[in-house]
Amino acid sequence: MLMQDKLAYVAGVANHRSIAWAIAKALDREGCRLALGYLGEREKQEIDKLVGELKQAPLLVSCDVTRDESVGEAFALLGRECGRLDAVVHAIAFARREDLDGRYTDTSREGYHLALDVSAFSLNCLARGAEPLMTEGGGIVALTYLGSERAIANYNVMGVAKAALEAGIRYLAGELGPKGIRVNGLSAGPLRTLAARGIKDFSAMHRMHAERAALKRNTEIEEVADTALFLCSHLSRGITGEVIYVDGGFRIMGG
Ligand code: NAD
Ligand code: 0WE
Repeated sequence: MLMQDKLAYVAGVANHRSIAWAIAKALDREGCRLALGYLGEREKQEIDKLVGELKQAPLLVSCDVTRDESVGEAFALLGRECGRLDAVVHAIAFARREDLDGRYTDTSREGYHLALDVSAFSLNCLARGAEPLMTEGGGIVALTYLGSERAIANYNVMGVAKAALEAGIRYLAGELGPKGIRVNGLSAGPLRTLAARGIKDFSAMHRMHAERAALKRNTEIEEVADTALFLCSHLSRGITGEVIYVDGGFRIMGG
């Protein structure tokens, strides 16, 4: 019971396939009390079908990270209902479909701004909102992907957003460290979630990933969730500002 008497806010649950949902289940298994962040009514309906699987009933928090008032209301609710937070999970990303299909060179100003706003600046929103509630320190974890450091076909503006997210992790870690708040990234290998659906050549990429990875298989969502649990918990108390790869050893392999 690694998270007994702890409180965590997990943002980015869209459906049963979401990485955020797998992380929520791992935290719940270890005795954590949960607040689940969702974007809109469609996501809320999906979550309503899932919450019965948890040992403790979660607080449901609507939060659109592109709207300051929505973020403000979300943290006001978290403050009222939880009073304190020990962990925050950021599992949120979005870019326009056309910006993941076309050439990076042709990314529009609006598409660039939207991807960076939803996928990178949003970590500032969560960290700033959570800071006054993390009175006993704790862990903030953000999901990222290898496209932040390599030019991966079609990942395009999302790769630039993940690079900004990872740099943000280091600045936040430096500033919040004195308060005992740790901030880390978890870079996952490709997983079949809503965010992967319809990505051009995703199946071929998935197969190639398994062939090249040191473990000769694809990443499982449960191993991502267990690493997120580790980064939220006291077990990782000496780690901050890092990006941990949960990719079966894909990144470390040569050609
Ligand atoms: P997902 O579609 O289940 O999760 C993405 C979430 O972002 C959804 O819940 C969606 O509602 C939310 N979101 C989008 N716009 C938002 C907004 N304006 N405000 C609030 N929430 C918003 O897919 P996922 O694969 O679970 O993605 C979670 C995270 O994991 C993302 O950061 C993604 O980049 C990262 N990741 C995914 C993979 C993969 O292969 N699936 C690999 C590495 C990292
Ligand atoms: O971060 C992601 C995907 C994020 C994402 C997905 C979508 C699809 C639907 C952001 N915005 C949108 N917008 C949509 O309209 N991943 C890490 C998964 C992913 O996406 C890829 C990948 C991988 C892996 C795109 C190209 C290549 C590899």
